[in-house]
Amino acid sequence: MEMTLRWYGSKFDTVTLEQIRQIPGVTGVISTLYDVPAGEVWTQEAIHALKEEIEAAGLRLSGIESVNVHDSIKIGDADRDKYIDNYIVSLENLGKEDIHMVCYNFMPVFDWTRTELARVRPDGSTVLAYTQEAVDALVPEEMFNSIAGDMNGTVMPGWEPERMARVKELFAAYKDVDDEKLFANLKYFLECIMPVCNKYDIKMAIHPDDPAWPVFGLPRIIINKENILRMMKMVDDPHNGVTFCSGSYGTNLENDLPDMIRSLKGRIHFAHVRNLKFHSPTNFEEACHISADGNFDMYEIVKALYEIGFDGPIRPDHGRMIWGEVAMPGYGLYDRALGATYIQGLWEAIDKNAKRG
Ligand code: DNO
Repeated sequence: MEMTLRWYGSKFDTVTLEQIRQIPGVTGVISTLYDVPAGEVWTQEAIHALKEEIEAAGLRLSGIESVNVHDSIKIGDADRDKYIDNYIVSLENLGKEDIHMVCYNFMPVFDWTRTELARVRPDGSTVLAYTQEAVDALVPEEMFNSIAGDMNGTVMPGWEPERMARVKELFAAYKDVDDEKLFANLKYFLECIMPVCNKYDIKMAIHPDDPAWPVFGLPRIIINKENILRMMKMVDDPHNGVTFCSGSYGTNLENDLPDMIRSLKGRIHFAHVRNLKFHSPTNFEEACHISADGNFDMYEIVKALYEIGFDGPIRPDHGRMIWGEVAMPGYGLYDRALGATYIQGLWEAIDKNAKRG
C-alpha cells in the first residue's frame, strides 16, 4: 500500500503540501481539479500543472478523487453520450500524465450525506454525524441550508452551492430512475470507458454510497457485498474496481467489512480507512481512527487489506476537528495525520507478524 492524504488543491485546501510532506510515511496525495464542473473535460495542461505542483513539494499525485460523473449519465438522459465522450477525453489526458487511479461515485443528487458537521464529543473534539431522524424531518431542498453554516467557509465535495440550487430540478429528473435503471446506466457508462482505461491502465474505483441505504427515496446501489459483486461481474474487467471505504460501507452494521474486502480481491484499487461510533443503527458519528473509539475492528480491516495483497493508495478518511483547527469538516490536518500513522502502525505489525510466520 501507499499512504496518501486527500488534498483539494492550493486554492481550496487549508492544509498545505509542505504539512502533508511532514506526516510520517505519507508519500502521495489524492487530488482533483476541484473547480472543473462535472461533465467538463479535464485538460492535459491543468492535470500537468497539478502534478508539477505536487511533485515540487516532494510528493506524488497518486490518484484522483474524484472525476465526477454528470447527472445525465446517471439518469440515462438523451445527452449522456456527450458527457461520456468528455469523460473519456479526461481519462485520456490523465493517462497521458501517467495517472492510473480514478475514484468516482454514482450517487444520485447528493454525494455523501451527514446531518451534523460539528457534533461535539465528550473530549471537546467535533465530528461529522448522521441521524436518520434528522433526514426524515427535512425536505431535500433544506438539506444544504441545514448544514451550510458549519462548513467553516469551505466548499464541501458534493455540496457545491450551484449543485444545491438545482436540487428540486434534479429530484424531478431522477423520478423514473430505480435501482435497476441505475445499474443499467452504470453498466453503459463503464462499457464506454473501459477501452480507454485499458489503453492507459487506469483503474476506476467506485466510491460506495454513504450512508449505505436510500436517502430521500433516491435509489442507491453501491451499498453492500451483493450489489458490489454484481457490479464487478456486470463489467468483468480488472479496471472496473472499487474504493473500499470502511466508513461508508460500515454505516450499515450488517456489512461485514473484512469479509467484503476478501471477496473483492484484485478489485480494490483505493482504500479509505476510518471508524464510526454508533449510538443506534441510524445514529452514528465519525470517531477517531483507533478501534477503541468506535464500533469497527480496525485491525481486522487492515489485516484483510494486507491479506488480499492490496497495493494501491490508502488514505485515512475524515478526521475529527481537534486542537483548535479550522478546516473543511472531516479534512483538517491533525486528526488525519494521527490516522495515517495509526494505520501504518497496524500495517507494520501485521506485516512483521506475517513474515515471521
Ligand atoms: C467524502 C468523500 C466523497 C467521495 C466521493 C467520491 O468525504 O469520501 O465525497 O470523495 O463520493 O466520488
